[in-house]
Amino acid sequence: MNDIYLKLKRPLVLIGIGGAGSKVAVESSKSMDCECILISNDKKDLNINYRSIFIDSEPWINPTCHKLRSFAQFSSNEIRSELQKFQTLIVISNLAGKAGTAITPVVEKLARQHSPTTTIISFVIMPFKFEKERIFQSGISLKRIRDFSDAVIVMDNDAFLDNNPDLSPEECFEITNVAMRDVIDSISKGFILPDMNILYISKNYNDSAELSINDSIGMLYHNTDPELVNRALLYVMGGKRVPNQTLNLIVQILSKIFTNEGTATIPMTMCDSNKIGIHLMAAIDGKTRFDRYDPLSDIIPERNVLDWEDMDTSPDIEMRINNVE
Ligand SMILES: Nc1nc2c(ncn2[C@@H]2O[C@H](COP(=O)(O)OP(=O)(O)OP(=O)(O)O)[C@@H](O)[C@H]2O)c(=O)[nH]1
Ligand SMILES: [Mg+2]
Repeated sequence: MNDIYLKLKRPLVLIGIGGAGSKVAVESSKSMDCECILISNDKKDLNINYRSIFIDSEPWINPTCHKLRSFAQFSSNEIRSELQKFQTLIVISNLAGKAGTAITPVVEKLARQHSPTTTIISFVIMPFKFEKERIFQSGISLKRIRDFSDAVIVMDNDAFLDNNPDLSPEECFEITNVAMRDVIDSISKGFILPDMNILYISKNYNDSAELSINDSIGMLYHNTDPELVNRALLYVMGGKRVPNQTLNLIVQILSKIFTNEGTATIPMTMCDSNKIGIHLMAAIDGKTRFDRYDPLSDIIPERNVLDWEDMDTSPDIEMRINNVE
C-alpha cells in the first residue's frame, strides 16, 4: 500500500519561479528550514538572501512567453549547476504568469536530462477563467510539466473563486498561497501521490472542521467529477483539536462521494496549527479540465507535435545580409 506514495530523498530544494512561485518558496523554506533557489526575469521576485538566478530578457520590456523561454535556455549552465546538488526538487510556479509558464518547463527539462532519478514535484497555480489570454499557454505548459514531474499538485485559482465568488482576486491569492504552503510544509510528514493531483482547500481557517471540509468539497465539485478521483488524501491543519468522531464522519462522507476503489482508504496528515483547516488532495484519472485549456491537443497527437522535444522559442538571431551589389 505504501508503495504507491513517492519516496523523497535528501538533499531537497524548493525552487520558486516568477512572482507568486518565489513568494511561496521563500515562506516555505523558512518554515521547512531547507534550501531555496529563486528564478525570474523580474529582479523584484529575487532575494539577496537566497540563491537567485536572473533570466536576463534585455532589451525586451515585455518579452513573449516564447522569447522568455529562449532567454531561460541561455542560462541553462547556471540552472543545471545549481540543481545538480539535489535529489528532490519542489518547483513552485504560477502558470497564470508569463515567467512561470515560460521558465518552469525549461528548468524541469534540464533537471530531468541531468538526472533521471531526481524526484521532481511541481506545485502550479492555474489562471482564473477571465484571464483568457493566459489559459492556452498555461495548458501547454502544464502538459510539459506533467511530462517531466513525478507528481504535479495543482492549485486551481478558478475553481476556488467559483466556490467563493464573494472574494476578490487579492483575497483569493492570500488564501491559496497559505494553503499551498501548508501542503508543502507537511511534505516530510505526509504522503505524496504520483501523477496529477488537485488541491481543494478551505476558504477560512476557523474552529469548525465541518465548515472547512464543506469548503473543500464545494471546490471539488467546481473542478471535477468525483467519479474521476482515484485516490484522495486529507491535510488536517490543527488536527489535534478535531474530535476523532468528527474525523471519522468526514472520512465516511468522502467515501460516499468517491466511488473509485482507490479511495476506499483516505490517509490523513495531521499538521500543527492554531486554527482548524482541512485541505483535500485528489489524484485524478486521465484527462482533467486543464486538458481543455489546450484544445489542439485533442486533435494533434503528441507524436505529431513538432515542438514537443524542444518547446517553441523565439531567439533573437541577427543575420548579416551582405550587400552583393
Ligand atoms: N495564486 C496566486 N496568484 C497570483 C499571485 N500573485 C499574482 N497572481 C496571479 O498571477 C498573475 C501573474 O503573477 P506572477 O506570479 O507575478 O507571475 P509570473 O510567473 O511572475 O509571470 P509574469 O506574468 O511575468 O509576472 C497575476 O496577474 C495574478 O493573476 C499570488 O500570490 N498567488
Ligand atoms: Mg511576475
